[in-house]
This record gives sequence, structure tokens and C-alpha cells, in this order.
Amino acid sequence: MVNVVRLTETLFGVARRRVFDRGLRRLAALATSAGLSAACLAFPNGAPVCSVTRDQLINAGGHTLVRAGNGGFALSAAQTYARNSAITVTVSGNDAFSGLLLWAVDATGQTAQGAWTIPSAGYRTPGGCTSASITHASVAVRNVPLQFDFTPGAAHRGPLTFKATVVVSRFDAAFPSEVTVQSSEILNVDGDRSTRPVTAATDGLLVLRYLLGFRGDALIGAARAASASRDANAIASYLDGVRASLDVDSDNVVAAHTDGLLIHRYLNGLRGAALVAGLASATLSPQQIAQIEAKIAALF
Ligand SMILES: [Ca+2]
Ligand SMILES: [Ca+2]
Repeated sequence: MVNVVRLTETLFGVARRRVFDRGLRRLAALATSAGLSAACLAFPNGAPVCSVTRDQLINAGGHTLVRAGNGGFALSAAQTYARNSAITVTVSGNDAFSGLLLWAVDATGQTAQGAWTIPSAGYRTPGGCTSASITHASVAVRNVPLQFDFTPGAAHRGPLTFKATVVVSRFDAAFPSEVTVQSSEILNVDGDRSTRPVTAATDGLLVLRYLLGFRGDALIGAARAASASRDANAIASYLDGVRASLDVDSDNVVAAHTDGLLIHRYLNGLRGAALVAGLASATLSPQQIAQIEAKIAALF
């Protein structure tokens, strides 16, 4: 029981002992009827922490409390996500569980911008945390697989990694294998994994050179991010595939001196009249310019 209390107080914050005891007493009866040990339900109201590491959990109650590896659990999701759309994360495994803490981090390991959709009254955002963490809010046996939706914040860029801890039963917790989802940014032409994956000096220049007909070294020379995942051939084939979506002025032609320049300028921060100055599209109305801006913004 001591270990369970320590685990509780660490994983679920500084649980006030009194509250914990009250909850445990109340849950013991439920657990018995559910055929579960009382301790697996020791966190009836969910985690008051936003995330937890394996070491924190192990130090809370001894190694026997945490399964090795992924403990038979896994998180999964589609390989890529599009802006302004939810990412469905599935928790699967070999056992049902009672407690869950699920959270999202960005490429730097910091709490990601974004929010989980609370699927039912059985879940909530842990106290003092952003909506990038979700935990259980009620006692229940949760059968796998379970799905949760995460919507990245509007300002978020780059990959997202989802992590979780599940509490199966007394002395039995696990860290499911994590899953990383890449942004499907069309304009991340070099396919790099940095925290700012779309820039004028790399991807903008690559688009411009591609539309000018450059290939091979002339295409990529000094224009790829350090962590670029595509070489010259891969970049050319990639842009062949997404070429139609580069028609940002919507004239049904994809050209360097219009679309390529507009994209490069936009990535350099130019907006409004400055975006279209000197181009054939300079006669566009402010509304039409705004449409171009929106079309480029949707590409990354
Ligand atoms: Ca890039
Ligand atoms: Ca065009």
C-alpha cells in the first residue's frame, strides 16, 4: 500500500492524502465488483501532472511497478497530418487498463500547442496543464483499442510526438511505444525535420529553381536544410507530384515568375501589395491578393 500511495502522489501529483484515502475506500468496493484490485483504481480523478517520465514513475514505487519496454502497449497514428485537422491517436495493447495520461510534445520535446478532444465525461485535462494533456476522470475499465483526437494549434509547425502512461492494475503500469506524426506541409520541399521546416532560403528557393527548370546540383546547391531528407532527384520528383498545388495565383499555369516568386516572397514575409509588386498579378485587388496569401498559407 505504501508503494501505491507513493505512486499515486508522484504520478498524480501531490495528491492530498486524505482525498486519496477517501477515493481509495470508495473505489475498493467498485474494484471488488469489477474483479480488479483496489490499487488499479487508486487515481479515480486522473493525473494532476501534465506528463511523467519512466524514471519518475519507477522512483515513485520501485521497478516492479513499471513494465519493461512498451509493456505490450502502443500508440499509433497516421504518418502525416494536415494543418487545421485533427490527428487520431490510437492506444492499443494486450490488456484493458484503468488509468491513462496522454500528452503531445513538439520537435524540441516541449509541450505541443494544441488540444485533445475530451471524448466523454470519463476524461479531462489534468489540473494546471494545457489541453495538450488528457487523463481519465472516472473509474472504468478501458478496453483497447481506444482512440483520441488531437488538433494542433494554429501556430504549431513541424512534427508531433504522442506519449502515454497507462495504469493497468496494482504494481502494473506501462509506457506504450510513442508515435511521431510528421506535418504534411507541401512546401517542406526538402523534407527536413527541423522546428521551422518551411523557409524561403531553402524550400522557397527550391520551388523557384525547380520552376525555372534547374535540376541536380543546380537545383539543390546550398538550398537544403541540414536535416533535409530528400536529395536532388527526390526533390524534383516530389515537386512533380505536387506541382498543381503550386498554382497559388489560380491562373491554371504554374510558373516561376508568378507562383514561384509569390511563394518565395511570402516565405520571406512579404504581404499585401509588397507580395505582388512588379508581377503580372500586381493589378489584383486586395481581396484577390488575400486569396493568394491564403492559398500559400495552406501549403505549410
Ligand atoms: Ca524544409
Ligand atoms: Ca499560377
